[in-house]
Amino acid sequence: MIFHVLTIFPEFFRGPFEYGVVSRAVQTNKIQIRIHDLRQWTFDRHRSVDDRPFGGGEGMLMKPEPIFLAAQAILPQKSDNKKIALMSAQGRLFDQATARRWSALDELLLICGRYEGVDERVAQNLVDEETSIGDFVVSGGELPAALIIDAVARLVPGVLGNEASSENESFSTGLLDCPQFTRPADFRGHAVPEVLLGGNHEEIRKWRHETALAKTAKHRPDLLKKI
Ligand code: 9D3
Repeated sequence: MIFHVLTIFPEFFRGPFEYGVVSRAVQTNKIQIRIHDLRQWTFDRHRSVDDRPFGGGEGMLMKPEPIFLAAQAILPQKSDNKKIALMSAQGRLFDQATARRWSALDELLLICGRYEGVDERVAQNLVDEETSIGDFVVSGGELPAALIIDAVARLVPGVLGNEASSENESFSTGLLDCPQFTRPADFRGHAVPEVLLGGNHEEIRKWRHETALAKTAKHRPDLLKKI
């Protein structure tokens, strides 16, 4: 799978993909990540990517022309297996189901906005999806794009050594993960639950399900309503 990122801060993406699962996926050619500098598609003296909002208001907006030209150059032929997503605080919430769906694509272009936002004609006439990573404000689309690439890349076939480990993870059951412990069995007077030290696998399975339910009820009651 090929991930494309369109950004005015290409340097931002030096670090995030150089670790762990994503780095290995790049090294083994399971995925490619191509960072594109939006200013390549500006042709005025100041290489400007922003302009003032019609109707007045604070700050600047990303103008449509460089974004449309870039998208056309990066993905010259659209198809069902190639998608364009706009990173936007006004978008539909990204979740594990979205990650799963996108992991089957051939190419995904993630457009990162900056300033006060992006001319709405990009959302209306260019992109397939407008996507938010949560109900909080970040300064631009770059961190959201890096996060989404991480979540999608690990689901691309062949990326995780063990396919089952992505099946069994938190959210595939609709519950949060159960608590987990490693050695020592007693850490500063805090003991590991007795049941995990014995070898009764039926009891352990039951304990894990019950504590996953309890954790979900405490931290994410909204998830319980869904299942
Ligand atoms: C929501 C506040 N906006 C109105 C004054 C200002 C504004 C905040 C943040 C305008 C742009 C941005 C930049 N955010 C993103 O580009 C963004 C984002 C986010 O802020 N939250 C969650 N997901 C995303 S994806 C892209």
